[in-house]
Amino acid sequence: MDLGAITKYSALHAKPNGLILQYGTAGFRTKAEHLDHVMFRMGLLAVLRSKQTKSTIGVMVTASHNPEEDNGVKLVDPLGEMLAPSWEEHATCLANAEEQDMQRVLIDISEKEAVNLQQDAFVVIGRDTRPSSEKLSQSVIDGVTVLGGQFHDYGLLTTPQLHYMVYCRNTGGRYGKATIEGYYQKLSKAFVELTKQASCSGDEYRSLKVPVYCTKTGVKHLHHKAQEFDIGVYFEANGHGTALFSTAVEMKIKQSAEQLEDKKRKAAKMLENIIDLFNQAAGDAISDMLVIEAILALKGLTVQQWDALYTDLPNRQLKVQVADRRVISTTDAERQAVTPPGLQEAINDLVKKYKLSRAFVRPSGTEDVVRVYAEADSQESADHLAHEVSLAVF
Ligand code: 16G
Repeated sequence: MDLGAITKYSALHAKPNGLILQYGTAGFRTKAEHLDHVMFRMGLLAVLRSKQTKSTIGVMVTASHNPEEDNGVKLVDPLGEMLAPSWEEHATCLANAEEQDMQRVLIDISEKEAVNLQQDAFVVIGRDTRPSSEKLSQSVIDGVTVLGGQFHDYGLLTTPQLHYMVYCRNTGGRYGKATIEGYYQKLSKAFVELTKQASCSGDEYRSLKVPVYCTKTGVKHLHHKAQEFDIGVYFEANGHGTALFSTAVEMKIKQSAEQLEDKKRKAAKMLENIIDLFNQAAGDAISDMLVIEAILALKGLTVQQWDALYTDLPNRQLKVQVADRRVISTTDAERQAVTPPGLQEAINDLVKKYKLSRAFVRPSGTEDVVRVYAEADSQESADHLAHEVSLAVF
């Protein structure tokens, strides 16, 4: 490690005194103007992670649904997954180290994680369309290069596309080609193949008895739960989600696709294409939309018929601004408040007043607010309940 160069460049990306940030649900997120030093340091950290795993690591500059003036950054692990929890802690330590402690923290992480500093490192970078993103991704690149890492800057990319690139690069191209064209080709080929078979499907729609689990909010929690099954489907009400297939299932389907029996072979081919159409590295709105389009075509359903299959209970989400959102802690997949004392009891009492009702509160992992969710038998009741619960939060 060229400590002199690190100190010199770090001074160009100086940390505002006293600023403390945390690697949260989806990486670091705050006002863009406070993130330059974090970007530089995440470039450094990505190099260490790459050396340790001997794999390509991704860095995405985005704050997703947050307001435009915010920005954020997260690292993508070798199989397109979210960063391992122990490295989230390193990220927080490194981002919060005062200038004079930076070198020590870097050396500590390298020692703790037995990073071979002679190992090559490769980092891929993507960014969203926010005005601040281009400059911030340049700070990531500064961090990567000062530690001697190689990089490829994909520029504008969706977050799931960057996850896909990382996955492809670390699986020797087996998953697909690590280019934007490769991504679109993989999805469109599977989509075209799948919808070609639209006329040969006549299967009835069945309500399947599948086990359902809840986890804490955030793709990283859902993804890990879904990996426990042969086929794991996960989704969040805000639209994140995908389906994961175990290697054993993929193999079985591949074998069946070579069978002589016509009906079984066709069914297996259809599943093969469905697997290809899903972005298994992370939930991906483009891929999910194509899967839905294909299923509707195969089932001969219109969007309206699909929509009518299921009716949401009336519900309401509210954001509540509080002095310190961390006074609220939760358990049971964020459905029960543990602290402050008395809050859960107050919610229970309010919920009893309404029919078919539930209500949850939790600190947001991406914004400085508390989220309140309520549902009930009518929209009016859901609105009232959400309002009453938010007063209990104050
Ligand atoms: C991030 C997460 C999403 C989660 C949301 C919750 C990823 C890719 N995205 O957008 O899964 O639902 O944060 O935000 O991890 P909240 O805690 O502010 O409601």
